Amino acid sequence: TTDVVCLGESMVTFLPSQPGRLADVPSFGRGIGGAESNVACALAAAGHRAAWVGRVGADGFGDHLVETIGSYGVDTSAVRRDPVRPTGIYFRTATDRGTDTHEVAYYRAGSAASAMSPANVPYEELFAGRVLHLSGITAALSDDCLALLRELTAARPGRPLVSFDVNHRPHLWRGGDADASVLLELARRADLVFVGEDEAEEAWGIVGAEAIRAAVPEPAVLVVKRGSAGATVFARGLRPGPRPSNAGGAEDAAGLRVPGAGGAEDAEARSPDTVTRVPALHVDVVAAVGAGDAFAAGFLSATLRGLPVRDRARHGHLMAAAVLTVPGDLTEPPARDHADRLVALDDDAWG
Ligand code: KDG
Repeated sequence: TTDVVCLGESMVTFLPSQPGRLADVPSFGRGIGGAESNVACALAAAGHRAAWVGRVGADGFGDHLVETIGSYGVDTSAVRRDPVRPTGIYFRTATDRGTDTHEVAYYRAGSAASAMSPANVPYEELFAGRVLHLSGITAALSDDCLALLRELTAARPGRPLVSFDVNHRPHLWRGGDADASVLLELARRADLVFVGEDEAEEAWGIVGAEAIRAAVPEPAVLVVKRGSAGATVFARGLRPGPRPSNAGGAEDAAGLRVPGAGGAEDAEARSPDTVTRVPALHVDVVAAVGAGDAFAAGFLSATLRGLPVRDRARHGHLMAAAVLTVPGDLTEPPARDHADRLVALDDDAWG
């Protein structure tokens, strides 16, 4: 079985050869981007079975995305090709101090991925994993994509655990009826939610981790990311327990019980939150893009392995630190035993 299925738009990314304004950058190097495929690549690199489902053009950039994401060990067999619409691309700039005040120029309006809809995605593959990972970027792409996210987050029997990264991208919201407030509705329908404290304030006007939890009370686990200050995890259920009898391999899926699914989990669904504050590693940031995806991948990886909440967040911070210190969205994460040793360091190292 697949551990995690990730759905979203991936793009060929053009990284600047030198810092400066987009208008002045003379040439660009090619990379790949796409929040959800970044999560899939990091999970696969960390030894999990991950799949990415998306829609790309019948063009060379689409080939490049499918081949590159596949080269991380991600299953891309359910990716659809749009015969007419192109693969999205985007350009980035860099500052010479590694801050995240870069410019982003998207060329993705009318892209193949923006045509994803409830009518044209492969449901069987989407629901085939233990976790379905989605993000708010998809909701911003088109009305059809928003309808698709509503469909995938709807409660239904046998739904995999839904992980949702709010990923507010202010430049993508297209006006009209939909705006970033729909991200609140989508977050409330998920089981595991990642949101930055800054993006909650920007998208919803909600300030502070406790206030965010009050506005998003339903998910069993809510992770509020606070940049270099670390993360605050509100958790009710989705905690490690004995390995289920049908679980194979070394991974423990018992951390993935969905509260509310009946039996003992119902009591857990009504229990109060545990609140865990987990400091981040302090690193010299080269480029912040992709760090949120790496954090989600580390947190999901540790959740799949049934690790305690503090260690889930530490694995998230560790993967994020690896990506923060490279220019692109992706990097090879530390090997699992190495990561486990770093996560096990005492509080002084992590303080
Ligand atoms: O999280 C990283 C992504 O933001 C980047 O890869 C591009 O998917 C992207 C987006 O839509 O912003």
